[in-house]
Amino acid sequence: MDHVGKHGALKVSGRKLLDKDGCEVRQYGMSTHGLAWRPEFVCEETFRALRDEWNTNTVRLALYTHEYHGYCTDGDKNELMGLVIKGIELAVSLGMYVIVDWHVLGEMSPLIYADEAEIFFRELSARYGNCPNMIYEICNEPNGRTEWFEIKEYAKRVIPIIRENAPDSVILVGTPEWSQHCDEAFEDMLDYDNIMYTFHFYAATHLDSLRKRLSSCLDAGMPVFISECSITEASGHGDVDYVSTREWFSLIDRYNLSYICWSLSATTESSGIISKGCTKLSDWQDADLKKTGIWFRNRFLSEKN
Ligand code: IDC
Repeated sequence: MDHVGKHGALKVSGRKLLDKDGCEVRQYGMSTHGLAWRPEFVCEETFRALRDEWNTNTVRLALYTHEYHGYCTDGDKNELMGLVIKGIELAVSLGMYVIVDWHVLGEMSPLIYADEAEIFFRELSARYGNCPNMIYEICNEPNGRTEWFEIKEYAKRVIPIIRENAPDSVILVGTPEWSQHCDEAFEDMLDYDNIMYTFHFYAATHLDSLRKRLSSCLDAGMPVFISECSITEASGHGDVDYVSTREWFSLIDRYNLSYICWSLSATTESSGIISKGCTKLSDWQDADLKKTGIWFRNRFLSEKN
């Protein structure tokens, strides 16, 4: 199905995400693992399978900035930018939405590579302007001692640059402590249209107190997008917690939130949805998937577009 053909450019209204006709929509799908780690999944076969076999409407491209051949450290910038462009082009050709995720993690504060982020988002937005498929995620997970005022300072540098080329596109902004403190952002929100704040959870680690924090912000009208989650522990390892998962997804359904699963990979990590050793790029059967993969596939299949 051509999702973007049907729903067009998205916009944020109050705490909701709406399509071109003003109908409320929900974005859901898979996040790649770091593009430098797993470039093989950025291919037509995989994206088509995510759309047609897994019924997803969105794919997230995780561009690590710091770790393992990070874009701002020892990564090959041209190669990585090439993968981002390839991923976007595939999404465009398949009518899927695509989140370009500036994957802040090891460096802790998005201010560390803010100069590089400005260049990156200027180039990207100049190329794609208001392409309706595009969703810009400007910092995955600020952490350590990074506070909201620092994230806000970064956002106020990068958002105007994107806005010059893409005045109406949806932009996702990370929040303190691995994108878990939406409440701190809520105290002092950004003054731009079409912004959503991100919240991330890993169901086996994050329990009631985090659900309460999120639902209070939602009740107060904050636009939140779950641009990364899993049903394992936050380390990416450990067993799944189905009880907590049920609670998280009943919250997601109650507020009709968008959610993206970490991650499309075949590592030893339980959050990497494909079984270790499986090299298939599509047509994954139960035996090719970890518990996380089976759970998320079934969840995606239950979504009504
Ligand atoms: C993990 C990867 C792992 C990699 C590590 C790098 O799964 O292979 O070695 O990053 O530090 C996040 C992050 C995401 C993490 C994931 C699991 O956004 O990059 O991926 N996680 O730990 N936040 C909470 C959990």
